[in-house]
Amino acid sequence: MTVKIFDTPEVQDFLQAVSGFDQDGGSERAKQILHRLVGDLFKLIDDFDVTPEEFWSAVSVLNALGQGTQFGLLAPGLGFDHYLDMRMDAADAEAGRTGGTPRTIEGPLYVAGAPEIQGSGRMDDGTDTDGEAMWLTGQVRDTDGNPIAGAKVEVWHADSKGGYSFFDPSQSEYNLRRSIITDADGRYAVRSIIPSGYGCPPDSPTQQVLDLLGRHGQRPAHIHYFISAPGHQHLTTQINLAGDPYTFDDFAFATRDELVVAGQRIEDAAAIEASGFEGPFT
Ligand code: MBD
Ligand code: FE
Repeated sequence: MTVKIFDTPEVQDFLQAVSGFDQDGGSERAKQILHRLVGDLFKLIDDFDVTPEEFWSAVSVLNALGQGTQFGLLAPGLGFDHYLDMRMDAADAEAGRTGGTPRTIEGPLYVAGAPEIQGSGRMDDGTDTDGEAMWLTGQVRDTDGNPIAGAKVEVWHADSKGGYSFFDPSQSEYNLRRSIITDADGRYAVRSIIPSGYGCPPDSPTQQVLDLLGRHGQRPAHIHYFISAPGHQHLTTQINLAGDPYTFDDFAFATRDELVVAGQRIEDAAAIEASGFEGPFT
């Protein structure tokens, strides 16, 4: 069956009716966007001769993607999150906003309301006995290099199995999630555990779609950040722990060269502490 009906006046009128063009209520922007979206899909059905069976099987995948955070997980896999970042990067470049740490995607697993820490503290609840201790330290600076005291550094990351609190029911509330306020020198230092990479659940609708594309659903080990301070642009970013097999093969396309950080192995914590490192060694 190779019928082509999209360009007929009947279909074009039908598309306008579907999009509410002849109705007074609603939102003009929503009408324009739905008209384009539905029209592009009508045309796709024509161009690919999509069968009713194929259409209804796509609907059942979409229904499954409506559960939990599934569409939030597929969106970065299909590159939407990174595409929005590319647009914000382009807008920054056009406005002459340069310098600073690059942004990257937020992902679907942020939770607001994490406990606040002043300068230094601990992020893990101590129950992940497979987790190796990690000290995460940094300094918030403006684009001229001046330290920013009192900046808010929200950090969240996975445990040693790649799970996030609130989404992995085995973890305590806000485990591995903190909101850290930088000290007088703009610095922060927290103890946590080294995160593992994340893998989309193998039986999830997201992975089902990735399978159709012949793609994996793995992310390298990473740590998420929101950084904010009054009078400064909000930064959403991540760091990647160097050496992960997926560092440059992230299903969510979030790795940027400048964000790949090599950890330093500390064999002798006391010696490091004696050297003046101001981390919490408790
Ligand atoms: C993650 O941990 C993540 O950061 C993204 C973007 C997608 C899935 C899981
Ligand atoms: Fe993540």
